[in-house]
Amino acid sequence: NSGAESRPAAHRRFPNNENNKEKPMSDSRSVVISGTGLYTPPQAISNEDLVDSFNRFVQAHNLDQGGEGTAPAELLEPSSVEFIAKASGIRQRYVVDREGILDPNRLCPKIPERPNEQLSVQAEIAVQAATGALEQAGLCASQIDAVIVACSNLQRAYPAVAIEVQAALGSGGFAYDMNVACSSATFGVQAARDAVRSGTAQRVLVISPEITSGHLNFRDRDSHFIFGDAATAVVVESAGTCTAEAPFEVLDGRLFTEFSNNIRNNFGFLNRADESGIGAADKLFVQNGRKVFKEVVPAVAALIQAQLDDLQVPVTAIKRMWLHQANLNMNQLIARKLLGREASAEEAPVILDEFANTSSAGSIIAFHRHRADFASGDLGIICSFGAGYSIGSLLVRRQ
Ligand code: CO8
Repeated sequence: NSGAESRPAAHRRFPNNENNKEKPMSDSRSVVISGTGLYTPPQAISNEDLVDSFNRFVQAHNLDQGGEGTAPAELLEPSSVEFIAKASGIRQRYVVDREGILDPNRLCPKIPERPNEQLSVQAEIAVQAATGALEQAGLCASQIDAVIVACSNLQRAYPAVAIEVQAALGSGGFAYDMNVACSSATFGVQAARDAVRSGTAQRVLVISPEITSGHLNFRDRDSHFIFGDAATAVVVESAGTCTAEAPFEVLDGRLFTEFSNNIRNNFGFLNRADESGIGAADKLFVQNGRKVFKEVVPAVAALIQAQLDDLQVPVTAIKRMWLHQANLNMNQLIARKLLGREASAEEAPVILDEFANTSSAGSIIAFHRHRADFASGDLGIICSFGAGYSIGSLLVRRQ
């Protein structure tokens, strides 16, 4: 680190946002992550397969243009495997349904509706991720007394998916859904931590079942490659009750939001009240990627820096940053702003090459996959960022 000049300039609301800071706490209220779980859909789509089907769609569309009686030609540009890898670092993604996405006449997953008596798809993948997390934490589901399903897209309005998961697992207490887009998991862990510290719950499951392919516009060249499906789960409990082998204490959590239209999805229950908008592109994921990149990178680096400054932890004491997995260039830049040099793969591990952007699951997948080498006392940061805008940063220490 070359010193003060290379540190990120404070974002205008950092580091002076006093409301954002936690009050010092006593050890007796310390809260740990005692287990994590990951569900990976069995089907994958490579960039080559995705571009091939997109380009077939473009070819068919362009052939259709300009015929007699049609409007002036609106020709579409083909996508490219090289662009995707270079602009994003993504090489493939896992999906719940490959066939529907790759059908050039459809370009949308086909996931049949299930009867109400059957577990919903989203609850099903949530339960799978939760089972792995419980196993790692050495707990049975009946020992869980709160379930938070925290993700970008919920399958239905109500009843809450979290309550369905609670019933399927056989856990007690209460359950609710929450959505802070890509930051849902870190905001969820902080909500769970607050619940444990206040005594509202003793052991909380925070689950992020992200079926992002349902809200991705596979006809949009700018974004058709961005997302993938996955589910993660995190067990949060009091350090006092934890019997897991390698828990991570959550030392500090910082949450930040600032309204932006640069990542938006207008799908919602009022769509039917204006028929003219039904089926329009803005009822799926839309973003101004360049602006997101430019605005979010400095804000994330500044938030982490402010957090570390407040806690008087030098950045050199951070062994690893498990960053949100949206874009490789974005993560490299955030790490460079903080470290004053390139980060190694150990310092800022990458999973988006394999999973693409799995929204809120991304930073948790990185944490799930890349923490076994941590020794007692090692520090790391789990940080997510995305639509809202929203940023959530958790400082964790291996116990
Ligand atoms: N193939 C070939 N060329 C392409 C393609 C393509 N597929 N797409 C665009 N191009 C072209 C463009 O036309 C442009 O050409 P020209 O220069 O001639 O105009 C050129 O490539 C460059 O285009 P861009 O400027 O758009 O490319 P970038 O280098 O900016 O890369 C990215 C685009 C990858 C989208 C990048 O901007 C990015 O990743 N930005 C950050 C995005 C991000 O982090 N988003 C996070 C939001 S996700 C979130 O919060 C969760 C929301 C909820 C999820 C819901 C699930 C669906």
